[in-house]
Amino acid sequence: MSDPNQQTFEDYCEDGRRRALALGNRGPARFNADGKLEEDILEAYRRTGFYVFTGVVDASEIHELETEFDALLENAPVEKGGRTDRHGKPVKYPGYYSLALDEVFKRQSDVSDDEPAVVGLISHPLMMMDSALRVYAHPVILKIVASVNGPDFVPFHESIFHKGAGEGPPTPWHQDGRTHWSENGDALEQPDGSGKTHGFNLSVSWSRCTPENCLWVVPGSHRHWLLANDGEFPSIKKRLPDAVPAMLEPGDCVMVNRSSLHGSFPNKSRERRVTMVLGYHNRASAIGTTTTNIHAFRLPGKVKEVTYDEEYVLKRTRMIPLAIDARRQKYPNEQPYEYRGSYIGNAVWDEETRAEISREGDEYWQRDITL
Ligand SMILES: O=C(O)CCC(=O)C(=O)O
Repeated sequence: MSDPNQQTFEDYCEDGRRRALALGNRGPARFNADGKLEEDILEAYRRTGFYVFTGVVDASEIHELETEFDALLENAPVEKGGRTDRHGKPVKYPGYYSLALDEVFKRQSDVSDDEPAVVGLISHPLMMMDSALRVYAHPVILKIVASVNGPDFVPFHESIFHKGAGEGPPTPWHQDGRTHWSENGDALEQPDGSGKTHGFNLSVSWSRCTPENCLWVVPGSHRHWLLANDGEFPSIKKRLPDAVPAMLEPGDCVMVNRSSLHGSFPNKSRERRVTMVLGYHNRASAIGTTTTNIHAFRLPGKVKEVTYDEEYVLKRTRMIPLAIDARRQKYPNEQPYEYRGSYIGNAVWDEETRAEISREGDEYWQRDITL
């Protein structure tokens, strides 16, 4: 293959599309008689470090996600730290919007100070969008989660990436997992999925994700940590020869091992990209682990040292049965997912629990679980 950094971006995208389609890691979610993902899907996920599930969320649910998200966007602050939107109305969730100028996007991506303050990320959508809470308990998604993390899986964190048409900020190349590596950077997660893991990000899409605007992943990169031995991540200005685009249609999802090297280029295309990350861990990888948490803040960008004790994890896990109950109320004819893990608190979704999970200073996300 020619040097990708000498190719046009169009050619690089086209090559990437071809490489992606040859990997054998995309298609509808298929389950065996025990309700577990078919072995060939698990094998492809473990081999490549990601899997694209097509046609998971139906069009009416996607429409609700899009509508609620667009209302949040309309209500975004006009400037960093601002409290009013462009219509002069108060921002309902101040402090939860990352603008392209924020440190989180500036860190590695060379966003210049004179770029417009466009919304790149909204953190913690489960308390802002009922549609987000409901899709968090989508039975197909939770069966996928249980197949990889076991039936007593626990949460990680949630956020919505928004790459506006022609103005979407890049996401630097990175591996999210920071904890469960050996000293020389080998993954503690074994090739068969056993051992301590960093979990996965599952992005639900309500836009077309094309090679020009989507997330790119380097297949097989989840086995080794680039930051070991004073290593570093490549700049997102670099087109990696092995990287492939995770192309999605509205309603598709991509599950990406958090140890995989991934990132996205600035969105200069005519189509916006909107994907909501839902993350989950296996319980044994979370409880008792000491690490640096970067997610339990209104916005990413801060850090704190933590040990995840059982109470911390069980309190956060309550969001799973609460979401299942919220979904059951909206879709009474759907077979709800039966969660088999333990948690602290009741599992009834009503106005009281809505107030509880968003109580200032004790919001549910204060117990997000970075690994
Ligand atoms: O969707 C993107 O551009 C970035 C997603 C990401 O970094 C993540 O899921 O960790």
